[in-house]
Amino acid sequence: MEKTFLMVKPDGVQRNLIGKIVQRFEEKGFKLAGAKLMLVSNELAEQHYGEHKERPFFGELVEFITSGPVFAMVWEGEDVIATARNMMGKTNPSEAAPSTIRGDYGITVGKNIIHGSDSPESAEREIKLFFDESELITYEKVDTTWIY
Ligand code: RTP
Ligand code: MG
Repeated sequence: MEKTFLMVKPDGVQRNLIGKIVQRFEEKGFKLAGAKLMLVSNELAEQHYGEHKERPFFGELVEFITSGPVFAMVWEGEDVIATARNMMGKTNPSEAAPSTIRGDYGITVGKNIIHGSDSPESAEREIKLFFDESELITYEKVDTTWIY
């Protein structure tokens, strides 16, 4: 099953949005495979956002993502990479549609609440960057006999 890497950015953590964001993906029907609250080192930030190295906002981006705890997650499900990007909304919250995460909670492009992998290649790369294989859990949601 397809997996994606999602991360509540420092602004989302500071604003107590972890629960609401997790809830959206749970309610959509995706399966959580791993999650942790963590600090991002400069080295990890530069690797993660390596594709933007030459952009004028790179320094600010690295400074922001290392500024406080993030909530890193791996989610699993059919077409989860593209679906999660749709649920996040456009990069600039001013263009993100209402009912998307950035549309509902964000204001400015530099602090847009959540990161999500943009392709199968990025998902594979980012999951490996942030998670050890032992931190990801494979399980089935089939035994419902204990839910009343
Ligand atoms: P992300 O990687 O964080 O999920 O965001 P994204 O794919 O929607 O956008 P991307 O083009 O990958 O840009 C990465 C992050 O850089 C910041 N940014 N600032 N000042 C600017 O013009 C500008 N453009 C991009 C955003 O915080 C964006 O999420
Ligand atoms: Mg991106």
